[in-house]
Amino acid sequence: VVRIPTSPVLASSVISELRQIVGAAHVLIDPDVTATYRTDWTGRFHSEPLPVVRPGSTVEVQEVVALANRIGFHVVPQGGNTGLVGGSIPTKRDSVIVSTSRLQWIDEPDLLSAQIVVGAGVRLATLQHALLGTGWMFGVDLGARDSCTIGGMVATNAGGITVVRHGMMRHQVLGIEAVLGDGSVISHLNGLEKDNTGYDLDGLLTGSEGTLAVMTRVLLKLRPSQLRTATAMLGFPTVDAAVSATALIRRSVPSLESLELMLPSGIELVGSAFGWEVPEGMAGQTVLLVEVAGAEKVEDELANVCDALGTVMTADPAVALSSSARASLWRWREAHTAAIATLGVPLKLDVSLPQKEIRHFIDAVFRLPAPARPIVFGHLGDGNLHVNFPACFPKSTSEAIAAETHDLEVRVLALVSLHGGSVSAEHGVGVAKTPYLSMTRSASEIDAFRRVKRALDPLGILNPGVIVASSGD
Ligand code: FAD
Ligand code: 2HG
Ligand code: ZN
Repeated sequence: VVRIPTSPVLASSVISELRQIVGAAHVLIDPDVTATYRTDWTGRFHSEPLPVVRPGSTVEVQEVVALANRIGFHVVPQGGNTGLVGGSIPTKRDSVIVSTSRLQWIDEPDLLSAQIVVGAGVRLATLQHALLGTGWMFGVDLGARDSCTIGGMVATNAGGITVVRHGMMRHQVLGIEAVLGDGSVISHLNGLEKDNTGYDLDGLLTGSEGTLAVMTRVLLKLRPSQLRTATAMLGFPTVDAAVSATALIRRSVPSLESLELMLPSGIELVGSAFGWEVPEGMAGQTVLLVEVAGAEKVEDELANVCDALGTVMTADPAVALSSSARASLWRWREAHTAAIATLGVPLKLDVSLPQKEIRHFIDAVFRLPAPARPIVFGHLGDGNLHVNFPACFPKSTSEAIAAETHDLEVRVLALVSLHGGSVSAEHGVGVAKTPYLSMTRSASEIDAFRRVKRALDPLGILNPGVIVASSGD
C-alpha cells in the first residue's frame, strides 16, 4: 500500500530532500509509526500527522536545519519525549520532528579530568550504566531515567532528586555542540574547566528548550561515586513540622543527597494505584524521604538526625541501606507521576517557592475550589513543589471544562507569584506555561529573550510557541 505523505504542507519534494540527508529509513511518515512521537508523556499535547526525521550525525542535523531555513518549515527537536510541558510536540502543521534517537555516542570517560562527552540522544540510564565501575557518577538523576535523554535534560535544565547535593543540569554542563536555528554549528568541547573567552553559549543553550539550537553532543562533568548510601522515610504530623525539620537536616547532615516531600493523599493514591502496602507508620503522615551518600558510614549521620527529631516524628523512621530496600522506599516517591496518570490527564504544575512560604502556599492550594483534590509532592530541599490536579483534561474536553481548568491554573500560579515563587521550577516553560511567563519574569527580560531568539534563529525555525509565543500566535 502506498501511503500518502502525512503533512500536506510539506511537499513530497521536501520529504525526498530529507530522505537524501538522513536516509529513507530515517524519515518516518506513516501516522501509525509516528503516533508515539506526536503525543506527549501526559497525553495532554498532540500534533497531527507530520514527519519524524532521525539524523545520525551533527552534519545531518545541520543539513536538516539548513533545509528548513531554505524552504521555510519548522523543526521541533525531540529526545525521549518525557517532558511534561508540551515542548517536544509541534504546534504548527508545517513542522518536522527531529528525533535525536540516533545520536547515541558515549566517549570513554576522561578519568583524569572527570568528564565525559555523550551524544544528545543518550538516555540517562544508559549513561549511568556506562559509568558503573569507573569510580565516577553523573550528578543528576530523575524518575524518567530509562527514557529521558541527555540532550532533553540539557534543553530543559532538568533538576531531579539530587539537586540539593549536585545542582541542576546547568551545573554539570561543561560544553555543547549544537546546530543553531540559522543552521550554523557551534562546538565547544575542549574540556577546559576555566575558559573566560566571551559569552557563555553553553549556559544560554542550557534551558533553551529547543528554541535556539538542536544540541547534538554534550561535555558533562562527573562526580565521585559514593561508597555508601542510606535512605529513610520520616513521618511528621503536619506539613509545618516536616518543613521545620528540614533546617536541622540541612545543618547536621553534610552527606545529604536528596530531601523529598510526600503528603498523605499522594501516598494513599500510589498505594491504591499499585496495590502496595504503605511502609509501617507512614500512612496518613507527611513524609520526608531523606537520602545520604558518602565514603564513610553515612547512616550514622542519618541515625543522629533521626534521634534529634525523635519527639517531632510520629513513628520510627523507615531506614534502608541495601539497594533493594532503598528502592522499595523510593518507589513511593517516584511512582507519584504514574499513579496520578492512572486517573486521567492531570493539570500539572511545577513551581518553586522560598522555603518560608512553602507551608502557607500548600495550605492555600488545598483551600482552592477545584474539581479534584490536589496531589502535592516534590523536591522540598530545592523549594520545588509538584502540584497535580488529577483528571482535569478528560478525553472529550468541552469548553466549560477547559475554562474551569484554566481558571484553576491561573489561581494556583497567582498564589505562586504572591508567595514570591516561579511558575516553572525544573520542567521548563514549554507551551503549557508560556501564557504565564510574565507572572515571574519582567517585560524587559521577555523582550531580551525574544532578541536572543531572533539573533540565533532569525527565521523562527525552531520550536515556535515554546517559552515565548511566536509572532502570529
Ligand atoms: P523531550 O521531552 O524530548 O524534550 C523536552 C524539551 O527539550 C523540548 O522542548 C524539546 O524540543 C527539547 N529538546 C530535546 N532534545 C533536544 C536537543 N537535543 N536539542 C535541543 N532541544 C532538545 N524533570 C525534572 O526536571 N526533574 C524530575 O525529577 C523529573 N522527573 C520526571 C519523572 C517522570 C516519570 C517523567 C515522565 C518526567 C520527569 N521529568 C522530570 C520531566 C522530563 O523527564 C525532563 O524534562 C527531561 O529532561 C526531558 O528529557 P527528554 O529527552 O524526554 O526531552
Ligand atoms: C518528579 O519529581 C517529576 O517526580 C514529575 O518532576 C512531577 O509529575 C509531576 O508533576
Ligand atoms: Zn520533579
